[in-house]
Amino acid sequence: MIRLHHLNRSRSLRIMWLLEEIGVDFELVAYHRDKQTRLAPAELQDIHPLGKSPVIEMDGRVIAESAAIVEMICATHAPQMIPDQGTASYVQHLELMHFAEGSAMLPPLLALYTSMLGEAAAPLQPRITSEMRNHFSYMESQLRASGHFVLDELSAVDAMMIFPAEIAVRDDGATQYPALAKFVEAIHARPAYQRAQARDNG
Ligand SMILES: N[C@@H](CCC(=O)N[C@@H](CS)C(=O)NCC(=O)O)C(=O)O
Repeated sequence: MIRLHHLNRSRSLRIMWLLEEIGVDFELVAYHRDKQTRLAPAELQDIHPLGKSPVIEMDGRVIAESAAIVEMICATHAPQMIPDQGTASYVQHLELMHFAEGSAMLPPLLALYTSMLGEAAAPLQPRITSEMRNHFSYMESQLRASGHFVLDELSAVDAMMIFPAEIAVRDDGATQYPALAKFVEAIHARPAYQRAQARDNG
């Protein structure tokens, strides 16, 4: 049995969605962000020293980092969501699994933190904005005609990409990145995503 340590309104939703999608039994342990700071409660540090979410417990191991979690869950419960090793698709899978957290999330996080600095952050803004465009345009270009990343059906990379894609299409992003907007819309319409969303809100 998988236990998911889930923080509300967080990247952990992609893991809950994946578990709902593949129909694996899991136990949800819910945590709520501090109303003022929006940070995770201290109890999460008792589960994993980073004190962040998502974290899963699986086969006696505690695993942090969304990409590692998605990879582990797919490898053991939905191997069809990972391309075969040795193929070009597998290399693309590997690149995008790392890209989703390692590159795509840095400019939005910088934008969030520098927004607290007011005018002092002005010299950084052009670079943050151009990197945001660079990453989101790359994501837009990587979507296949089927509306998925890497494979023509739901794959591990789709589960990783939903989070940065939602950020890309926020505000006026949907007109700038129409393929990403369709991707986000299609995923939000999936019954498994809606079940996960309802549990996140509940
Ligand atoms: N790269 C990590 C990021 C984990 C992360 O930063 N999670 C956020 C939620 S979106 C968190 O727990 N923030 C609360 C905090 O830092 O107190 C992953 O992909 O799992």
